[in-house]
Amino acid sequence: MSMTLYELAWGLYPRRIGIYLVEKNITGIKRIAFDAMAGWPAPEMAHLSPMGTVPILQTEDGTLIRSSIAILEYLEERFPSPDLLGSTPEQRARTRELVSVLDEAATQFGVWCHKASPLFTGRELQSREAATFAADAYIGRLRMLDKLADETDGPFLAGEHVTIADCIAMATLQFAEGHYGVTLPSDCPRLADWYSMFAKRPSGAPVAYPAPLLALAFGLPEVCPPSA
Ligand SMILES: N[C@@H](CCC(=O)N[C@@H](CS)C(=O)NCC(=O)O)C(=O)O
Repeated sequence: MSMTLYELAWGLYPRRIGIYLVEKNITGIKRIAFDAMAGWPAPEMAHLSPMGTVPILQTEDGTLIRSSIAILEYLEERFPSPDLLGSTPEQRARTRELVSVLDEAATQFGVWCHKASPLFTGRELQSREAATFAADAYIGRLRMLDKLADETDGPFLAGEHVTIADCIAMATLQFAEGHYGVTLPSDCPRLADWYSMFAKRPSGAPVAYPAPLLALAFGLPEVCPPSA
């Protein structure tokens, strides 16, 4: 049995792995993309995960890994070259520090969407207050990242080499902009330079989203004009 990755072609979290696989030039993993528009969770997921989320990686021996960061770390152990974590304990700590802030940013962005996107109207409680709090927290994490990335030399977030932090950041910013029209705040110059550089890499190629750009009902004017 080969390894299988269950995903959505465009989802924020599965896209972390999609970008990573291109950066690593890993091609031997079977990929099955669910169609979220046909209903969620996909019926096939029932025996794969109690969490109802993707990505899910099934290894050759049938082990199921149901968190994007756990999948990235697992793949790093299985395919150590080129190294996308860092070659010293200090570099790996630095990568994980960035990953931790990025994962918080993604969580906050998700709350913002769930509380303000037309996709969730009628399915979840909508809340201007919760959406605004999460939007503010998301933008705050981006500002932290801008400062953290500015501490290093080199074009990538952790310095001279691509790491899983770049894959995770690209997946987040691309999804925020492509699916919801949320851009970077203007006071994140280091992140803006990084984003335009990374978008030119093959792994950063644009994604086709299943629906037209979605407007968030409650947002922050500096990054996302509220919908009418
Ligand atoms: N912490 C999880 C989050 C995964 C996640 O939320 N994935 C989204 C797709 S991008 C999902 O499956 N959402 C469906 C749901 O929450 O019901 C990870 O890192 O893999």
